[in-house]
Amino acid sequence: MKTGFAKLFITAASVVMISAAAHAGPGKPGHSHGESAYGEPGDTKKPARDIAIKMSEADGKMIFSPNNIEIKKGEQIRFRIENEGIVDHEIVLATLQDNLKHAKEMEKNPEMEHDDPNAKRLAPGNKGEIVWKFTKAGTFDFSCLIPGHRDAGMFGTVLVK
Ligand SMILES: [Cu+2]
Repeated sequence: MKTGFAKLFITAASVVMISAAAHAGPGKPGHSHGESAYGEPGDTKKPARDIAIKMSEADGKMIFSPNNIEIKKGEQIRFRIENEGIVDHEIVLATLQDNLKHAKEMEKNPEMEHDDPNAKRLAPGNKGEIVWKFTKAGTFDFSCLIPGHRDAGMFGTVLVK
């Protein structure tokens, strides 16, 4: 009986933790203007450098092209994202640690939708934008967190220096 109760308690605790993590993110009201370890949502009225990113599938892989981006600290970037593939894809910009954690949550809850300034989900043939200001130096990640896609190769690195 005692073990049963302990198990139940652990399950309940992890559900609370997962939902808290799912609701934490940049740009939510009541927090510090969406600033995160990897920067902050951009100001679309201010100049930005354009970087085009294509999403696609090829030879059993799923890819972002390019998957390696270098940015100067303080630079504002307008990512012009286009899904050239035949299935839905998304891009989530974050720390690698956040994205790996988030990927696990998506496996449990694949219908989870993102409406955050650091993420964009696109149906095949669609285009979208993310404007982001990289205020901190570091190495960050962008991934497609639809279950299986990151494992199929759908991630990239942003180096801010
Ligand atoms: Cu994808």
